[in-house]
Amino acid sequence: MMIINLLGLALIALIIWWFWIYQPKNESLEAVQHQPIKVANGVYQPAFVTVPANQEATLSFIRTDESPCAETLVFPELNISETLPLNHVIEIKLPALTPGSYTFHCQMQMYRGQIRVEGES
Ligand SMILES: [Cu+2]
Repeated sequence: MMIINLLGLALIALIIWWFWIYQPKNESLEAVQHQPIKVANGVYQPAFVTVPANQEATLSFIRTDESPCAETLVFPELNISETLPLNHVIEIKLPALTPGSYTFHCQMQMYRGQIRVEGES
């Protein structure tokens, strides 16, 4: 009984950490241009990328996860949908964007990431 309670507490702590405390690293566009966003182990690394407003940008991705769902990369707000072959760097051209947050995800939205566009509108 005691052990079950402790497990429950540990689980609650983990959930709290995951949803409220854990903040993924926010990478700049320059960092991502030197090091493509990796699609592996259920996450985009990095999952948060900051991009300057009002100018086109290129993001590169490399998928090393064999799960077929990870193959599709969707930017729903931007009407971009791309296929990521295994172990190839794929470049995604983003149009000039107004400041705000734009999401990207895999086909079933298990992989999730966000672009933060910052600057003057
Ligand atoms: Cu998926």
